[in-house]
Amino acid sequence: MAIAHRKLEILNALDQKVQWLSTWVIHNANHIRKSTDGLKVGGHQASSASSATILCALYFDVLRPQDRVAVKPHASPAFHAIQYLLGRQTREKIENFRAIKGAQSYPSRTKDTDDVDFSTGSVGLGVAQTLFASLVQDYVKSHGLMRDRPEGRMISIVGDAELDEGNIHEALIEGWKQGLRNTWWIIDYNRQSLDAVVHEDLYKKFETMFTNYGWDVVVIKFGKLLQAAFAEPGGEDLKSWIEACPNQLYAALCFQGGAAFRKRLLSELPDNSPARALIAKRSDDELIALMSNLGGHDMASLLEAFHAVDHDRPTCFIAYTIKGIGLPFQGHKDNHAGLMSPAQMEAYRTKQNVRAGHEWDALEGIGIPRGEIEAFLAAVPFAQERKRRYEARVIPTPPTLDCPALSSMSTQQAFGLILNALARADSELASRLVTTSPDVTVSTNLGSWVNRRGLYAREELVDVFRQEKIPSSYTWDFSAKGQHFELGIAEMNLFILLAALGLSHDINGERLIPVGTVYDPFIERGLDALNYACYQDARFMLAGTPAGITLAPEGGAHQSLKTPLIGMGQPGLSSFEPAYADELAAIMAWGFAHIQKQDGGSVYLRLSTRTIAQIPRIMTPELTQDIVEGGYWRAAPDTHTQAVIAYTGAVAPEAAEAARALNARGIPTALLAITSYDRLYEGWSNAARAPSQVQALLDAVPTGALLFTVIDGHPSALAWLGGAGGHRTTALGVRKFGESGSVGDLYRINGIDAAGIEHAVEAHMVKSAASPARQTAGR
Ligand SMILES: Cc1ncc(C[n+]2csc(CCOP(=O)(O)OP(=O)(O)O)c2C)c(N)n1
Ligand SMILES: [Mg+2]
Repeated sequence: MAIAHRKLEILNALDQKVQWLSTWVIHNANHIRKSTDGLKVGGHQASSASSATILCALYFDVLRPQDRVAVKPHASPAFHAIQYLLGRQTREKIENFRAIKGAQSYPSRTKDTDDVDFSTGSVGLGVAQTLFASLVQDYVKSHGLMRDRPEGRMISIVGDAELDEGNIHEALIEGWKQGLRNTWWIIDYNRQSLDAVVHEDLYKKFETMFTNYGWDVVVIKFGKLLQAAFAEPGGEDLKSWIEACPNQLYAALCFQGGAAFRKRLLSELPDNSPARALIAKRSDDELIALMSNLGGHDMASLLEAFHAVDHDRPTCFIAYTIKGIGLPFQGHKDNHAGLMSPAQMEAYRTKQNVRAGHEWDALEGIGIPRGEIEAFLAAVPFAQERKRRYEARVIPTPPTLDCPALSSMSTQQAFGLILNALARADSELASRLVTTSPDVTVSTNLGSWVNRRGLYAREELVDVFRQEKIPSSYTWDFSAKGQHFELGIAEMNLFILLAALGLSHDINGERLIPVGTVYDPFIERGLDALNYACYQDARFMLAGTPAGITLAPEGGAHQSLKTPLIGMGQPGLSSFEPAYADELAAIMAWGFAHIQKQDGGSVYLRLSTRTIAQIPRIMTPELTQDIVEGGYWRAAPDTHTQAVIAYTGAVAPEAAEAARALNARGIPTALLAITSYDRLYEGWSNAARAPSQVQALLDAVPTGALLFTVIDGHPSALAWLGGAGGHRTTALGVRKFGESGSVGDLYRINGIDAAGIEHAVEAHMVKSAASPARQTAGR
């Protein structure tokens, strides 16, 4: 498709403007503002320049409002500059690039105000997010939602070194399994990473890899100048020379300039090559302009490639670029954090036709009549919708969920039963629930939910075992109406899918209530993606199960002990570790509402496979409130109380048994159930503003009483309770893992069995009597 000449002129002028502004934004942040606020020097100039033309082609021409983009982290200045030209970014924000309240270093959907679709920063994650966002868009469409809006393309501008990240490969295989559509990944193939020049011929690997996963691959290698030169006499020789030139050398020559290219070419081309004349015809400036005219810097080549796509197959574009194009350090292997000096910047300003004092003027020196460029900008297709973020109504949630009626059960079992009860009823909440799990659907108790609600796939696939009438507990039917995303084992994919599902209200305007399950220890495998999901303010419920050493004989390697600390430390995620099914029901009911609240967040449930006898009781609104706030008294203290046992989760029977035995032995002991160390801690941290639950609970404990905390996890999750109430505290828990055995054996060797707790209490009572000032942190 030929692009109209004038349009190309305008787009090229805008590209130059973006190059200028993004370079200036960084210069301003590092050289001008630095003197007053002491900002640390670091650059995105080379990386931003590399992608600027690709971004301009997209934002000023190719994108439609429904398209969604993840911009590679270091192209943030170019992104903000484009939004500035489109009137969607303020000068104040870009003047304060990387400062408080200013535009962010890396595009951020929560912190930036100029309509970032997907945050990036941790390389690889934003890329995969586009893939999962596309699957979620299909899910939403398949379920008859989002009828009033067209499908968007999910697009990522990818740094070539990002493809080293394993999560991208994990996402690719999942995309292939799920029939991915509508996804474009545009690789900024500058053959440079942060430290160095990348391996030779990497693009060949990319090509085969993407083709292998069913993607179309489009290589955008040469710009129009080079293509025209190849058609001249000697052009063939020139092309062969370029094709054979190693990445390092090409980069070095781009840095050195036209004269160096000339010298090299003349020394390497055959004596009789007509390419010599082709080179001789050009000045040094013309020669470097020619040799750096790679596809990714050539507006016409990019537009041609993008507009040629008339299908919804996933497509990878490999756009050849030069890192730092047009800047003094173009092609230099150390340029990732390169910054132009004030003198270099002055020279660049003059070259870009920008007058001193007019650096921020959007259309300064653009060389196109103001009216024409304004009219062009006003008609940019992407900018036709001012509001690309949607609001979706809140899906009504019941104030309570029924607790499964079993006298003994585990929290994991209760979780499955609660979901099963939801699956049976015909509520709107159930219709919006989407479950997902990385190959642990059955073993995390989602099986009965899936039996009722089915697996999701755009194309129907029946369970052959069911068809053949072979008895099986689980029906594995896939359909477009299914409500469970079955993933392969890669936990990264789980969290990125949860991020995509959990942003559907904002991206697709249709709210989904995502629930993911994972073996608790493997949260750590996907931790960066979990953090990224929370950073983007995606909303979901996560069940980590089974947790801790309580899974006992299942294997030492699967024991999680740090996850309570992850739950506490992760902003945007409220974590809970109930012991009883009625607590879990109360927490889930609260959680389904919380994940939909404007100021809410996601929810993490740390669950167990240990069957424990349930407490026969009636759930009151007060108890419900205490459970979701994080704790309640099972045996309240009084003025005689000498010891308090505060427990969390599956060790509840041991804690209760120890309290009973101690009371029987004449040590008045109270019993405190902690359902959320995270919420309690959060409340305590905000105690200056509002009364905190933990202080209300501990106020009733006599000052001299000793506090003993017990958890199947790292003891520090509860050890802080001593600080909240001012009680001397002994924190019991698990600090080593890896031993398999029975629950009893493992609790015993970690000192969290009833005898271990009793022993700790008695030993510390004696010590405390002997030396009242002594503080202890562990056993
Ligand atoms: C997970 C992660 N590891 C490391 C980094 C630090 N880092 C930032 S950019 C980068 C490499 C940049 O290379 P590339 O992706 O090719 O981008 P470009 O050359 O376009 O700047 C690295 C290692 C990061 N941001 N995220
Ligand atoms: Mg690179």
